[in-house]
Amino acid sequence: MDASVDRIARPWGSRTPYRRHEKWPERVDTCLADGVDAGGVQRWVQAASILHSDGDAMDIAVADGRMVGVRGRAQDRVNRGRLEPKDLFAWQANASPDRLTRPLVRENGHLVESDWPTAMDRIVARSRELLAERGPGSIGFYTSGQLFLEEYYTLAVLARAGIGTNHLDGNTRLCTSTAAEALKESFGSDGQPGTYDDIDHADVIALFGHNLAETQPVQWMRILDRLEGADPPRLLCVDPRPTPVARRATVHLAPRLGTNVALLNALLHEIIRTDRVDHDYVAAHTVGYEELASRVKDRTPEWAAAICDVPAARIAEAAELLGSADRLLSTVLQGVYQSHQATAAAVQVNNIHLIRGMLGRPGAGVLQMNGQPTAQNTRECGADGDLPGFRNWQNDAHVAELADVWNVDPKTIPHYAPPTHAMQMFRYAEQGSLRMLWITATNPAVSLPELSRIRSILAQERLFVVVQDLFLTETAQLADVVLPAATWGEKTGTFTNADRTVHLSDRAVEPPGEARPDLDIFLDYAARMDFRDKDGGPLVTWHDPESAFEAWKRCSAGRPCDYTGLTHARLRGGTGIQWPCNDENPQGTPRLYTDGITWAHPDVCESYGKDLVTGAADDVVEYRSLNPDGKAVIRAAAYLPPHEQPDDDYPFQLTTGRTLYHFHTRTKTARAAQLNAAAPDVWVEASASDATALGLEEGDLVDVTTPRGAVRGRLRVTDIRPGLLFIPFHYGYWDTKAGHAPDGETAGRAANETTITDWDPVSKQPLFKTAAAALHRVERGDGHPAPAPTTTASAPSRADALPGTTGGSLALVREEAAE
Ligand SMILES: Nc1nc2c(c(=O)[nH]1)N[C@H]1C(S)=C(S)[C@@H](COP(=O)(O)OP(=O)(O)OC[C@H]3O[C@@H](n4cnc5c(=O)[nH]c(N)nc54)[C@H](O)[C@@H]3O)O[C@H]1N2
Ligand SMILES: Nc1nc2c(c(=O)[nH]1)N[C@H]1C(S)=C(S)[C@@H](COP(=O)(O)OP(=O)(O)OC[C@H]3O[C@@H](n4cnc5c(=O)[nH]c(N)nc54)[C@H](O)[C@@H]3O)O[C@H]1N2
Ligand SMILES: [Mo]
Repeated sequence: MDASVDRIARPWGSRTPYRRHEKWPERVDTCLADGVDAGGVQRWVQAASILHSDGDAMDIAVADGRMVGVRGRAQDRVNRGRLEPKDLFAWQANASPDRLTRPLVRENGHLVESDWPTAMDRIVARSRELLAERGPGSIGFYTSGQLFLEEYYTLAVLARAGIGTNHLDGNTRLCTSTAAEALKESFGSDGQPGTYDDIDHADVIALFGHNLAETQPVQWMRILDRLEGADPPRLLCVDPRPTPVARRATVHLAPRLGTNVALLNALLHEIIRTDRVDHDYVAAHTVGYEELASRVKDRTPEWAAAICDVPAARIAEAAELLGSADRLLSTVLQGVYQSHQATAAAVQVNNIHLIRGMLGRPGAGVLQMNGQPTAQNTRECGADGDLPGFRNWQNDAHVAELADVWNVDPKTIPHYAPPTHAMQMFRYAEQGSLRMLWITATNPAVSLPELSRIRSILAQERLFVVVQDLFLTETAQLADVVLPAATWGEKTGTFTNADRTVHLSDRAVEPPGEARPDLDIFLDYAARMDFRDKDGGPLVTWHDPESAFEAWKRCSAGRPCDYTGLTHARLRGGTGIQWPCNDENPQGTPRLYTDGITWAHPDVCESYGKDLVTGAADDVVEYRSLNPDGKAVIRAAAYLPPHEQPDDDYPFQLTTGRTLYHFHTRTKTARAAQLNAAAPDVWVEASASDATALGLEEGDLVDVTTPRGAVRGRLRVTDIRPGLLFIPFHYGYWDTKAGHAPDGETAGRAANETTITDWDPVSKQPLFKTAAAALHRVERGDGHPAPAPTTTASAPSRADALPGTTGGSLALVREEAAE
């Protein structure tokens, strides 16, 4: 098969069906710039996608020192050559004319062009001043899930042992802190149990709050290929929206927002009632089963039906699917992690697997998904609220080990309290104890909840804000110093996807102007600050990506995320490799926990566990008595109603999330013509019955209002759950037409104008997916449809009524599959 496909109109491309337990066939997708053919490509440079956690391996096409296209890597285990629309088109943003090319500093209230020595001197001077006057707790770092491993590790060392601050977290707090927390609660440590290969072997695949089709489209291609092949899997989808996953599901449950725990407790109830429990597995590998069984004893489908507003019979069907599976694969993402009772719900999915013994075998696995491409590395390198190498901040032996690796006194590494989470860091900045915030590769002025509050925090005179980015984002406009960064394709480093596959991404082209790799910026700062170890030698002893990787390997040795068997050279040429990769597992490790649970023992675990309702941390004594032998912990949780419920003034539930064609705050995808055109502006989804009741029609201009603020957009009428509204969160103030963000002005396009400052007590992940809202018409539509794609969850309820989303000749992609 060799086809040319409009991959905006057909995001998942052509099918390559395969049968259960067979290997997924290769299909190589290639997109070259208009007017370039394969003969015109001078070099192909190895990389992997940086636009989601899938880790799609790709090569960047280079001609005359410029990127001219991409193609998938057939030999890679993750994607076998396939790319999704963002992978195919968003590379064009690298060459956007509005890239930052010089540092900027604030003079008399305005950002003006400067040079590196001036900008770095300002940062160093302010750091020194604050350290002397207020101590390390006045300095904070807010980083990303989009830098490279080498960069996070360097940042973690300089922040934790150089500055000695506890205030270092990633935007992974908004993204996958619940994934990490759920794994710690159940298995004692972070680390993904399953693997994407489980898709090839599962007979039932359950997706909880995960729109895989739009957010990891390549693994959805894999599921679509299995659905077209012999012995296809049955799908369970739990999502209140009619996502492409829901449309292909055997059973689709569309619960009321924030009721995941009630639903999951009913599913557990049914599995136990029908005795689909693997009692041998439970006895050998878990503690806590009796408690769970008694806690869900009365949690019948009828009980949950009243809470979730889903028919009891449908819940029973879902339980039958889970209970009858011989190989069950589950995935969990933001519909759980950003919703009410996030960790409690994610842990109940782990519990389904534990009581059914569905772990560590081909097809039997759980994927507590990541979202961002390098979120895994933020977590394992300790650039978030964890210590490097999944070490336990409450375990003095772990802190001593880390101090040993860094050759510092253990007292240098803050561990008097849990590492500060991002929401708390912004609170400290608001209250004034945090005076410097260095923001790298994240755009909180669009992505954090309750934006009016975030803007006023970042705009404070007393807070010194450094922003390191590619563009003058909504956040950068509020900074005191802006540092121009090089990005993917312009720098070398490694990163790890959601199934622990480590990929190398090489520099293909030079960064624009004076932009520098984030690693070089951190190394420069460490050198200028003259951070020292306890013998007076330099604290940071590495100087480039490869030496940083080697330093990280020493830190990872003997921990779950053991990288000691990997090198940059080994990652070049072939496929990505799954950690742990060490002497015992030289080829890497497809599945964790194949012979029981290995990282939950009190001496090695990353966490002693938390109360699922209050988030209070247990101590080692409690944990030792609960789990002396280091088995998996089955933790039960009672359902609690969401904090913000609809009422007369705010009668709707409101949720926010993604569309297939855009990435986050669109700094890259809005600068790729094909992607931008597919979803050029914000919209609001409502059900046909709600639209009729309010006299609203497709394309009407509406306001969605919550107690925090409002968003104005065009209405899209869909098959979404009645009573529920959805807004994509991608749209900030930056305007593709104007090419800039209006100074100080807010257009009311950002979903986070409406969201609440509230977080899960256990993982501290903000609640982007449970609010109450009002819906009002501002003006009638002019007959034009909302700017929402028709190919995705935002498909109109009357499919024939609107023209379909297409990409035209600019979106043609070559697909080559073996016959
Ligand atoms: N196209 C695209 N892909 C991406 C990204 C992107 O920006 N664009 N970002 C990447 C990142 S960082 C992330 S974190 C992932 C996120 O990937 P996903 O989690 O798949 O994406 P979301 O759209 O945030 O949320 C998923 C679904 O949760 C549902 N949901 C909302 N509330 C509830 C609830 O209370 N219960 C249940 N069961 N479901 C609910 C929504 O209807 C939505 O369809 O995507 C990654 N991939
Ligand atoms: N309402 C609502 N809000 C949400 C969510 C939601 O579902 N609903 N989802 C949340 C989730 S899961 C996430 S992950 C966050 C994402 O939120 P953000 O992280 O704020 O979103 P991005 O647009 O990805 O911001 C990344 C920034 O890094 C820059 N950048 C890219 N590459 C590099 C690099 O190599 N170096 C440097 N220095 N900069 C770089 C980009 O230009 C961009 O400005 O949003 C969260 N916010
Ligand atoms: Mo995310």
